[in-house]
Amino acid sequence: MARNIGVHTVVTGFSIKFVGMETMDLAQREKTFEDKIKSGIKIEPKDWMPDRYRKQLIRMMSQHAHSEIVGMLPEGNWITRAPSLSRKLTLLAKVQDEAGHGLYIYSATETLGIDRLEMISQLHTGKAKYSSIFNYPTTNWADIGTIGWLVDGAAIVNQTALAKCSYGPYSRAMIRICKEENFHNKQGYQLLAHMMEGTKQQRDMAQDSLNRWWWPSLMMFGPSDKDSPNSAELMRWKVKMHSNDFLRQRFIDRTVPQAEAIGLRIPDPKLRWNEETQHYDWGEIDWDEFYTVIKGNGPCNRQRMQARVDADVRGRWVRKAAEAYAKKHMN
Ligand code: BYC
Repeated sequence: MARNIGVHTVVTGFSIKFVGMETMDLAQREKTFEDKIKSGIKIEPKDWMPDRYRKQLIRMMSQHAHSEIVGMLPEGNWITRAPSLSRKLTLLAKVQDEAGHGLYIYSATETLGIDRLEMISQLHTGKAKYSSIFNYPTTNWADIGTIGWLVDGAAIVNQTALAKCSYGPYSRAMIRICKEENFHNKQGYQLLAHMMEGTKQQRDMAQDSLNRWWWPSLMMFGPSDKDSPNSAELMRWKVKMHSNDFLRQRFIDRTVPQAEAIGLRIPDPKLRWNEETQHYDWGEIDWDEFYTVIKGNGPCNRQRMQARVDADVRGRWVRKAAEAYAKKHMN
């Protein structure tokens, strides 16, 4: 009510009173929102939220959904070449899970008022990003193990934190997704452990794979904190519960002993355990490579986008048929 009559402010004292109420109304809403964030109460789709909070969530969640969908491509590349029926079934199930994660997060993002087709169009036109990691090629079978172990492992570290984030639909999606990522992580590690017990050629293949994926996996956590423009705001709103560097370090600390346990060497000459900090010290990420990839010029960026655009075009008739079927059954 206050909003409707606010335009009359200058004309009468009566209206000025209502403008004051309107301002208070907004301040009140902001306070309620901030109080909820502070006390750990989730923000739900119908709650009032600042435009900037909504915008940041749409950016981050849609990027996350796109990552799940584009992330099917590098592994999908090996489904027809899996070395046994059981490996093929596991890989099929994993890739299918990623599709489910994508659809789940698209739905959660839609609760913020953006349409799925718009998000997909933003991906296809390069306006929206997706995780840098999926712009690297899968050149040998061991890459399937490494992706499960490192890429899903990094995702678990990141998403376990996001499962506690302030936006209800995103945090709940993360709880379910993390359970599946755990299965992905274990199957990847088991695949590599198995190869490390095999022939020298198999062990070399596993090591070659780790050499190529280690540094890109660390890049998944984003730029270092000092170069992360979004972190401060997102952490204040408890969308991000920890900084990029904190989570990256957590991932390194938990992954290095796993590599050692199966005889793999982390490709970082500076890596060593620091008794004092109780963390691993490690080398320097090639940030030029990171920015090249996220600007669209990584090894497979163009190929990945072409595959998504082609799938969209090829799937048009299916969507039309589904719409026609739904219409027919509505009447
Ligand atoms: N790749 O201010 P910052 C999976 C961008 S899939 C590309 O730190 P923020 C799986 C960032 O967007 C799971 N871009 O950003 C699937 C920003 O650019 P814009 C994937 C990156 O948002 C299939 C700019 O750099 N997980 O598990 O505070 C098979 C500045 O960065 C990257 C998620 O998506 C990157 N790595 O933090 C297997 C997690 N890093 O948007 C497995 C959800 C940064 O301003 N997302 N950028 O133009 C997040 O947790 C956060 O968005 C990030 C970045 C930590 C990634």
